[in-house]
Amino acid sequence: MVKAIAVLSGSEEVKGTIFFAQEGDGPTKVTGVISGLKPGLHGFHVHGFGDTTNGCLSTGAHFNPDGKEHGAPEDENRHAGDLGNVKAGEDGTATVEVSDLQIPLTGPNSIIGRAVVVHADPDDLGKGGHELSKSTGNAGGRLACGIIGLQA
Ligand SMILES: [Cu+2]
Ligand SMILES: [Zn+2]
Repeated sequence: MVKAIAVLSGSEEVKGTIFFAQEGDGPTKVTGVISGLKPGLHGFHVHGFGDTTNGCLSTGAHFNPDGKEHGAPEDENRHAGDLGNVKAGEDGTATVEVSDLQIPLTGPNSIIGRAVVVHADPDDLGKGGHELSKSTGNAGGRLACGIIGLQA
């Protein structure tokens, strides 16, 4: 079992801790809690770089080792980092529970050292018809992010 963790920060209100676990070549399980969000859907992705020197902006674009377009987690044509949306309740807290095959913790496409980002707006999953739909899902600003590091 390989485990990783990312502590989200970036804005005053939005905080969270995200855990990753992968058994062998199986799916990576992503769990955690994000608080301080506006109720509703928020885009949630793995971005390419573990660099927060310029806040969440310097984490770059969605992790996309195969040169695909933005999409939904279940789409064939998607960025590896496209994890869809998390949903915050009335209290502004979102519980994250995702299982995904394209974000391994080992090997050439490992996400260790990259970043997770939670956005201000819903990810339209590539289907919104906006000029940004096929690149970012038009998910708006980057509220908080955290670098994915190995965990004991
Ligand atoms: Cu993102
Ligand atoms: Zn994407």
